Amino acid sequence: MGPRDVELQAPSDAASGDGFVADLPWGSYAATLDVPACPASPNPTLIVNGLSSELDGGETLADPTLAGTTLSLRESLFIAANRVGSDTIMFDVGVFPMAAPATITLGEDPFPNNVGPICLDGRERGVIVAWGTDMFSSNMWNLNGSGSLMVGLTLLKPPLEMRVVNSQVAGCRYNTDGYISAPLNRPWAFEVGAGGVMGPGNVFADDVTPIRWSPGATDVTVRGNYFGVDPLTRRWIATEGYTWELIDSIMLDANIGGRLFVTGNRIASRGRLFDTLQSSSPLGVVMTDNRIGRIEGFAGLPADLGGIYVDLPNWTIAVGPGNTITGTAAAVTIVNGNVQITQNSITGNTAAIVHLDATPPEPPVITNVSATAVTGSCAGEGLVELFADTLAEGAVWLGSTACTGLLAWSIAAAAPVGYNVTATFTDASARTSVFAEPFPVPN
Ligand SMILES: [Ca+2]
Ligand SMILES: [Ca+2]
Repeated sequence: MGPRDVELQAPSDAASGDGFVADLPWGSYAATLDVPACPASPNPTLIVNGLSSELDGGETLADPTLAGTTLSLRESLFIAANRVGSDTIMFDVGVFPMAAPATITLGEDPFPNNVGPICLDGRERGVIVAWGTDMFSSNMWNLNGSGSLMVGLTLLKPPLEMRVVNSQVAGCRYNTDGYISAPLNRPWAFEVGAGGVMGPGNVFADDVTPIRWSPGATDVTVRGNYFGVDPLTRRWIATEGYTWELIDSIMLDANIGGRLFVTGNRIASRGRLFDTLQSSSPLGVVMTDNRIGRIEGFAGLPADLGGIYVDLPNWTIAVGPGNTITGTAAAVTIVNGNVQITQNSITGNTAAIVHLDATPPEPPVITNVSATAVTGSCAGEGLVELFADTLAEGAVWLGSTACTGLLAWSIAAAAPVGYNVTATFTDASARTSVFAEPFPVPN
């Protein structure tokens, strides 16, 4: 065993650590999420009832009766790896009560290389897994057995990313509760590959990239998560140092078919949504129904929140429909990549849509607003989208129409008095312009 990290303090599961107390135990909240039960397993369920990382029976352990008087998480994972078929791992309610979470403290000891299909279920329990400092890179398990599920755990200071392939992580807290610096060997938390599902209900607080997308032949989904905010205390929980991108990508030159769907998340971070350019393949991302920036109902948010930032040559990103982006330094910044922005609510940002790329599409020009219609011109073939805003962004989508660049376009719309009408133009390559000059709605 290596030296223990003296910083570990228990309990820290949404109840203390960051100084904010939740009304509901995390394990209870996790149980309310729309997440399936553990799938049927041919093996008896393993019930963890120890807090150490002991491994009675050694790395070939397959029989729980040889695991000594208590069953550790590490023993459970080795048994799962060594038994044929999927395994379910749960937690003894007497050791891990919801209202007083217990902390499993991990040393430097390795986990199995391939644990196989598992379901790690911390629902209606209080389970914190905490690593120390200076861990070895083998000190992490992965969810790469098809159909694996991990739900309801709090993971503090993991040493390495967890790989998630054809598996789901939901209702887990990652480096929350005031844990500022993780001893990660690499600055990302989850590496999600083909068929991976992150969410609903994961919470990310610390200054690492929460998710690295490792594109494969099938889609990856990131849905219903909380980046920088806690759904129970309804507060901002990111740290001062939270400046990494929230999702980035590795890869590659393979023939990639799968896309990344980012939907229904709450994102309040000083970081950026997509940033690094590590892919030369044309990758597709679809973002819908997210709340980004100053999110209604959450307190303590700073003024300088980040928006979507795309510096990804060859990527195609569809932002919309249904995203709300407000209170950011810049709602959408395009440095590289094809970014389509459609039917969102973008308002109250310091800057709205910012093009730093070469030859961005020209915005449309609004030439008239009447009580029943808006008319204008555009620079080429594409789509005009019309919005109302109190200033110069697009709070409310009013309608869309095709335009040719040759003839004036007109959209039947009763824009609300007291607002301005603005518009965007999306060209034939699905690249969206900045907002048009606002045109006041006549009284
Ligand atoms: Ca044991
Ligand atoms: Ca197994």
